[in-house]
Amino acid sequence: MKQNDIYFHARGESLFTDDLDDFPGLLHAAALPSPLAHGRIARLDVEAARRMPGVAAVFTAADIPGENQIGGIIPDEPLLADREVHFIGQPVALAAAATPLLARRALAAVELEIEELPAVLDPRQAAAENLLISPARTFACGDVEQAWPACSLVVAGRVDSGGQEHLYLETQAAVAVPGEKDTLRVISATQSPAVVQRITARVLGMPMSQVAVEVFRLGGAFGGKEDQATAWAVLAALAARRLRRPVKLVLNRGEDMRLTGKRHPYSSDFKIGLDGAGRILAYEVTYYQNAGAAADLSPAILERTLFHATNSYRIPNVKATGISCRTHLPPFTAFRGFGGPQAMFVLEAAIFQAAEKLGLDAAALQEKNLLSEGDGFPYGQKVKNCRARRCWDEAVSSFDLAGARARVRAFNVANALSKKGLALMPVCFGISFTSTHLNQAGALVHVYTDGSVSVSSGAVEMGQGVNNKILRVAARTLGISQARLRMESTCTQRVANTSPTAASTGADLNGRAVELACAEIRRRLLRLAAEKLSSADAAGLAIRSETVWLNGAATDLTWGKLVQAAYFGRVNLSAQAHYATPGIHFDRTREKGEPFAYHVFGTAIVEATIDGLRGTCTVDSVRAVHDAGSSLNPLADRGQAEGGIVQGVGWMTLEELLYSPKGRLLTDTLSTYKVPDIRTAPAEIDVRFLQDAPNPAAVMNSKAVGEPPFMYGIGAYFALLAAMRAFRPGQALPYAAPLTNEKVLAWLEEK
Ligand code: LUZ
Ligand code: MOS
Repeated sequence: MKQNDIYFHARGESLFTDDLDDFPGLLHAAALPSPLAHGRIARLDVEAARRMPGVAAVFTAADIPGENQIGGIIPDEPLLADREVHFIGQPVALAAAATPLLARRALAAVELEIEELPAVLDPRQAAAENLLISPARTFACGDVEQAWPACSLVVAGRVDSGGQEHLYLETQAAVAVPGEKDTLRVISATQSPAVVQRITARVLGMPMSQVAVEVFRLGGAFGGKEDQATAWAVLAALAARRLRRPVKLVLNRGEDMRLTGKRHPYSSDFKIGLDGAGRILAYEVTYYQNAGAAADLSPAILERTLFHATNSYRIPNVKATGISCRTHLPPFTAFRGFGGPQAMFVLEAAIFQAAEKLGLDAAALQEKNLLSEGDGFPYGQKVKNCRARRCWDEAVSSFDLAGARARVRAFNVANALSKKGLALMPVCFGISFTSTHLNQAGALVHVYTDGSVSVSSGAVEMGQGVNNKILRVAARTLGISQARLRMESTCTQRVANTSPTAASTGADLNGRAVELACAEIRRRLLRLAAEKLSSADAAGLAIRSETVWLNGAATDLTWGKLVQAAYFGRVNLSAQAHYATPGIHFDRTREKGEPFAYHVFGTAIVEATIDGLRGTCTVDSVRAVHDAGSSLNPLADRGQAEGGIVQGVGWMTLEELLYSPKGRLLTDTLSTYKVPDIRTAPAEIDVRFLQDAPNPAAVMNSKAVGEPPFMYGIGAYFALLAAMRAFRPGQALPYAAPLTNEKVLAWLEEK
């Protein structure tokens, strides 16, 4: 019980970054956001602000001791604006004061004059003006040009999808504490402690060894703290370093919604061609990614869009081009799915439109083109242990698709003012960071002389349950009760050079590293046990239930005695380990390789109802068969699947970011930005995991689970389109997410 975070969360005892207050002389920092999306700074005078009550200091770019640069992939993002501003909300100055309120009041006294320049908000306009983050990339296989003449049907169109606010419960937060001998400790609510450490060191001109970054837990992240926790941590660190006092920086909700990046909006053009039997012969697509004003993780996100261009389908001729477009909006960033959902939405829209032209249900085309064992992806990898068909078939049978279809048909015949629709959504998601070098992890395990165990890994706990999964791996590997194990905070001084806890790989990578460290300690202990038990070798020995077993029989050598003996025998009771995913590689000059350790599969069936008088949309049910391998924690995986589904449905049907023509976010409150709640979430969510589906490619035969279920939510869009179709046969349908109630009502009323 007490190994689970939930016990302490429920009692209000878990500490989040903003709860950490116990630092003598603690100051509070806040950043001055640029009021304009694009312009030249004509005057920036902080003298009056410095004289405001309670203010310790106000800093600008000129006060940065190292490099004013926080860009990770591309160095194109200053920490504090220098000469120009590029988006509304860009930090221009930093105040540190006795309270958060006094810091914000000081900022109001900063004298800032900006000569406004034209702002570009639309990715297609940016592309036309050659405002690109990086050169366009194309993934291709076969030859689409040769394939078109062989197609009996070719459909082309445009598809748009909107951005998405992460709305993690805990807003961005960090505390920086100066230490002796020129050191700095940064406690940050980040998914990427090593990135915060590296960028802090760069901006402050310090060696990384003098900057320790520690993470206790996050109140949710969803990708929003993979890259975008960094700026706030570094701002706190800058003030702490300059003032030699502890400094905390926490965004309030409105600031977090306005200032931080979100899921990338995409606008895409597609062309799809099918033969007479309904097989997809060719697919050509161009994605215009709205990257915002700086690269952030956009190139990596665009790369994953290209990897998932064909989702769970076999398509022999593909040409997929991605263009990352620089606009004057806050840099868009990682969000669950990392560009994959945007790609899958375009292909599903293409299939839906082709099915309409053929007078078929989209599911008939989806099923005909599902991936099977050994099929290739456009990037050259072949699918192994393919479970696309198995998930599809099990979803169709266990959720009685035929019965559901009959119910929907009967409902639509019986009701004139209300219509139902149904859609299937197959998902195939690649597991591994697409940047191969990130697929590594470290661990540090100590066994103490009383038999209790301390486990450190590079994983960041953000409510997804990764620590619990890792402790299960450690307990099983050591053969002891989980009650003996303690999961430590994530700290760059215990586990170095960690990759972000991201890409759904947290348990896969860090679980393996912890497994290796525990296996090393077990090997040493069993060698000692062999001596104690005068057994010839350690082969017949095992530790189970905290006891050493010899050839299948329990001995009287318990865990406690064994550990004591090891200490007095001067056996090392600590181990550090490193894991690197084997066999993966990718060649970006040819855009070919085997970037993924494996793929996650699943199929969802989504039903929705539209009230034709009010335009009110209801997602009635999302029922899925999902491949979680041999789960390390079925309850945690169910939570991930259900949460992902609700978030995906929200992205597709409710959550709409609106900007003024000058680039100001208009939907910056929860009254104007609608997220799923208990009324709008699907009434029924039923996720069934494939049984007997071990995954030899990940720790203890498990599978990554964080991101893939998000994409079941895409089915909600097409279930709603099917319901709309039942109202008005022949009327052109919209392919621009989110499909909000307003849009549906307008469509129903269209002349
Ligand atoms: N982060 C990253 C990710 O750096 N590379 C990835 O491939 C990825 N995929 C999903 C989420 N975050
Ligand atoms: Mo650490 S930063 O407490 O090992």
